[in-house]
Amino acid sequence: MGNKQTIFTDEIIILLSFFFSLHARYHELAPHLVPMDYTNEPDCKLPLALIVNMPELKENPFRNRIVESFSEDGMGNLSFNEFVDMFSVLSEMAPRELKAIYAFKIYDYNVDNYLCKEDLKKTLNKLTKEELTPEEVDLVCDKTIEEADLDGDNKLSYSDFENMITRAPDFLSTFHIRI
Ligand SMILES: [Ca+2]
Ligand SMILES: [Ca+2]
Repeated sequence: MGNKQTIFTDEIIILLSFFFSLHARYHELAPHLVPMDYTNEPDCKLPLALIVNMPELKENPFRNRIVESFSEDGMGNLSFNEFVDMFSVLSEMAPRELKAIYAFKIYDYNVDNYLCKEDLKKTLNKLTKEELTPEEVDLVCDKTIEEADLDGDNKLSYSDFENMITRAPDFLSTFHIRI
């Protein structure tokens, strides 16, 4: 028969503490905007400008794109639920597959569901903090496409991208943060 003590498994406790510590962070970003009790303000959202300045994101070259990709209103404002989703994907506990899906979305600058050479150039420039010369960037992007493009259409679909990150895991490194 069920033992009540097993209801709160370690996993649930970890999730609850994750959730509460995130709510504390969310609240602390804008105490005047974020209620402790949502009954009267269920639609509360925080603006992108506040979120990208959090220490966990401040140094991330993709911070604006990361926040935007979790924002449903298209302006980068995040509800608490979206904020939780974002930190869940960025957390070290998130499955690699989930990080890969968001990384693909973030690197796809022109939102056509493919990574073309232009998308990769922008991505690489950000990943390397503009330390490569344009010629080097060009070379790395050509090489990346050449190696990862399995169906030969000269751009990377999501399945090509999965192939790429097994060869170049740095492309996912920006999606790990500690909370
Ligand atoms: Ca694209
Ligand atoms: Ca392809």
